[in-house]
Amino acid sequence: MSQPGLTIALAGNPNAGKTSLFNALTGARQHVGNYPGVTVEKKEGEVRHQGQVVRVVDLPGTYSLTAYSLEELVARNYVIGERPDVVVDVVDAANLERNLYLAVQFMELGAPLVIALNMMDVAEARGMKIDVAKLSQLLGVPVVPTVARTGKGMEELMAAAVEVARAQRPWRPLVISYGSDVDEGLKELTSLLEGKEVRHGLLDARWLALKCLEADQEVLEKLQSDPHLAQRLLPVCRRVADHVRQTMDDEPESVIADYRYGFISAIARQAITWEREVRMDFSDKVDRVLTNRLIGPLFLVGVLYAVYQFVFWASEGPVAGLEAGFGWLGEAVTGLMPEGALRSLLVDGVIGGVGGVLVFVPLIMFMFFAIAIMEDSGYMARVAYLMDRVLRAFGLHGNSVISLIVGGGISGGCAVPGIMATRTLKDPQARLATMLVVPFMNCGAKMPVFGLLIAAFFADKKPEVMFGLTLFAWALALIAARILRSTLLKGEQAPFVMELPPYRTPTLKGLLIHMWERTWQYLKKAGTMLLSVSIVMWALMSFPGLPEERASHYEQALAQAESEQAKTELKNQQASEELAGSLAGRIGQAVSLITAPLGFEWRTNVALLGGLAAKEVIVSTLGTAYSLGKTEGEEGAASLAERLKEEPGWNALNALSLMVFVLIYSPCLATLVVMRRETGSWRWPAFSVVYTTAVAYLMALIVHQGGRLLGLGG
Ligand code: BGO
Repeated sequence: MSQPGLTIALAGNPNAGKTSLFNALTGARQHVGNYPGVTVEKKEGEVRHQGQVVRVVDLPGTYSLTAYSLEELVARNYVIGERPDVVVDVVDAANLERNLYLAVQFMELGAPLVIALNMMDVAEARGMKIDVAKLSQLLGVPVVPTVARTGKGMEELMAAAVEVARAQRPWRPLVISYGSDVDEGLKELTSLLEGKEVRHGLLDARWLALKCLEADQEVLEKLQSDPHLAQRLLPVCRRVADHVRQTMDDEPESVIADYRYGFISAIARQAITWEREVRMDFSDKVDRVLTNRLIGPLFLVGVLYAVYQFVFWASEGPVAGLEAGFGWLGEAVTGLMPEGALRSLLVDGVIGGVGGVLVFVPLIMFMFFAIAIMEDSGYMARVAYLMDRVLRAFGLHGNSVISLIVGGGISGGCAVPGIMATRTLKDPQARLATMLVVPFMNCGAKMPVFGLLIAAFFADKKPEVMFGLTLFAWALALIAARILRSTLLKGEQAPFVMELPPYRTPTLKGLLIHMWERTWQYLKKAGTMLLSVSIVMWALMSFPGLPEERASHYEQALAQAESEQAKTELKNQQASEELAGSLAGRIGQAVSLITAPLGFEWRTNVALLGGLAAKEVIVSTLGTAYSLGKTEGEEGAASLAERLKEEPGWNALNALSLMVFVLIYSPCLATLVVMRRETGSWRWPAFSVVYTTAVAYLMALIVHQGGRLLGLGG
């Protein structure tokens, strides 16, 4: 007998027709033994294909690849340990979704796979029409229709299996998203596992991390062989699992299974058409409406509009309370301390700067709460599914939706995780395009800027203006993506599968935890970056101070001033002159020739400069700039919004032009750093700074000049 060259492992659910297929392939050339060490029967056979002898190993029939049963363990360990050249998974076409669960697990493992779509006769008899080419394209593996009972499709199956086996491509694990909680946990665990000895012969770090979260006893035991690693890994694994239990009210393995089924159902819905009505479960029924081509988008717009209404309604009171609180604090410190640089630093730099941003925390918190409801209920996945159709037209990939949404597609996100989320995009061109347009989204750092300007100039249309800006951001991102994909980033589009997990009722605890986690991240950023940049900006705006001769001029004038009002006016004049002469003031004035057509004051320029570090700084800098310019004579604690409204250089049109500019111009420092890390060079971040700022300028120019032509803005 010639030595067989290639090995095929035959896997499949019980009753999928594996035995029939094994017999149809190998005929009488079979022998039966046992898998080493266990009493599970091992059948082997041989097939002659185009003159070559191919060995076929029959794996035990299993539904899954967990370590729950001996059969599953044997099947998994054979594939991992023996590395057959190809796994042929026999799938019952008539029960496609349930059977694909095993196939997806082989794909997550990364094993080279061919699917035998068996029982095609039964599927057809039930009124199922399966688009085999589409199924294969969406899964990314060859799919061959067969009827094992009659031997139909065996030649084609062998041809496909041998082709994959000969290709000997390296294992490529499929990456599925299991929802933000599990994904975050996986990232942390994966980083601990990367490059570890214990993985020898054992695979991909993310797969191992996944098994830890699934509480896979076998993998956990293997990991124990490295006590140092286990000591670090297990507590993290327990913490992540507890977190998932708390937020999702379910075991991590069920959540993971839900997402796998979501992935499968999204594929099935694209590949199967039914000739007759079939029984549907609750999620299917809801999805019939919510992912309907017509009703779906309308419902989505309604939901988003409701979110904005809710957020502004709920946050109005707390924002006003915080504003009054910081105003009181500023006054109290002013009253307690003698006049001078230190008081100015505390009142204008720290309280005015950081406080100006912190007052918007309730707004951001409620926005995160609304996003958490959408995520935890499973609706967010449907949003992505719906948007996918739109995105493809603009050259982006379905998964770009997640990046855009996380990046602030629903106000309040952040471009940093948005850019990280592009990792699930396999197509490098679409990935780059997504990265370059994510910063256009309405992130949580821009919210305070918009919140401030909307409160000052569009107080009666708060949700409408914010909603409009969000839509504008999307339109801009999509158009920019289309242009990028037709010029710098040309290329074919890859097929796309979006996970649709079943709907769940969110738990209040889960919602509150999710809301708090993101708000806390925001606060941490505000507490560190914002405080230091606010102080630097305060210094730039306070020094070098007035020349001696001007200072003594004011001193004398003040001594001679007769009325309180005259004194106040003089002090204001002095403060304005000081600010104008400061380093920041000089820079702001130097570029004001360029920004004048956009309707920006030089103080706005100073704020925009600060915003290059982080967008929140714009509000804090405006706060410092306008309170520095008016140190005395304020009646009560006028908020920054009130002040801007009274400034002669400000009106609704200027504010709108500024909002458009802030929405678009240069990504913040943190985003640029992540972009550099993800693309491997400074080229793309540099490009991003230049092109977004150019687009911002153009758009703000159109808004401001267009508005003036229409007679707006006064
Ligand atoms: C019995 N089409 C149809 N219609 N049936 C198929 C096909 C197919 O493509 N492939 C397999 N079957 P196994 P596992 C049976 O045994 O190979 C049938 O567990 C019966 N037996 O003939 O055993 C196959 O190894 C009496 O059916 O699956 C078998 O994966 C009445 O699916 C069953 C009717 O196949 C399971 C069927 C005494």
